[in-house]
Amino acid sequence: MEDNEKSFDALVRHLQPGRRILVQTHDFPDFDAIAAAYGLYCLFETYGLTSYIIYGEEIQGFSLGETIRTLSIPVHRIKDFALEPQDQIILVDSCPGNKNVTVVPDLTIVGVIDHHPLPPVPLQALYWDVRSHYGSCSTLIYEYFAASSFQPTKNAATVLLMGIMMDTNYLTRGVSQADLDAFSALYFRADWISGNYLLNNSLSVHNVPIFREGLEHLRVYKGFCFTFISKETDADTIAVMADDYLRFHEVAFSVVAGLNQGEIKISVRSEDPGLAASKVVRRALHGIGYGGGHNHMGGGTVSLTKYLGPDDLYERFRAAIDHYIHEVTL
Ligand SMILES: [Mn+2]
Repeated sequence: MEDNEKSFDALVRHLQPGRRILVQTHDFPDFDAIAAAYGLYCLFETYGLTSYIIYGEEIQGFSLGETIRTLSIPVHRIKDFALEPQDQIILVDSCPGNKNVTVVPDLTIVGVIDHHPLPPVPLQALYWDVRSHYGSCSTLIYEYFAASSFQPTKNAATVLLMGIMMDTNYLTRGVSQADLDAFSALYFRADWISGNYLLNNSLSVHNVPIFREGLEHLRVYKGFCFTFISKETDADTIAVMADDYLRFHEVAFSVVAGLNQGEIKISVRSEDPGLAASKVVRRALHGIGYGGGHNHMGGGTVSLTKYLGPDDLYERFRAAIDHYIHEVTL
């Protein structure tokens, strides 16, 4: 019998009783990934099931780290977590086959809950719930709550609301009706004053030299801007910069690249409906790294061994943008 139902109950039906449940996010989790994982963790808790939130690489950015500490969200880095052969995995805000998530060998992926476009060759899982028209994965998890007989706690509601706000840039990009419904249901249930305070204090005065370098190196070509940070930075800061550059009225597509832990991290934003951030970053980094994301926002990574400097990166993005502009207008 085929079971195509998409709900928390349907997910639970695919789990093997007696085996540990691991909720895994993408490798460098953002607010939406942590929020979706935590929401699912709380739902399991209300059903009397223990789960563990795991991620591959690192929690980046002051704001997300502070949120995890303040709200006591139990997260575990995979390398510090004792995996067991019987563990079963549910991926949230990520899809096996995309390069931003570490697939643990030999462990069963039971479920995939995501809102990213599917990779060309997704790996198999028993339970799939991928809704790429949703602005956030937190919205999807909110719907699991709404369809159950449980309401999210204040903490869970706050984190889910933060996930929606971050992935939709405060309800200004990629918003679906479902995101608005989740927003309005969560808003008065959450402690938005605390949530907003946490989100709005992600920067440090230590970032000032990074912002300065970003502006000094800014290049603008047609509606596209590009900059590069040669100092060590973090994904959070370059994401804030990529968002901010869209405020220039001459700019509809922004790319910020920076050095981060031995790699080049890239953040991409688009407000041009004909130019998907995910497509441009994937094409620009072809052969030297990988990238992906959504129409409005995306990101990527280039290893230093393949990196030929900011001029090469700029030309790659310029060529990718020209390619897709031609595709749209031809
Ligand atoms: Mn997301």
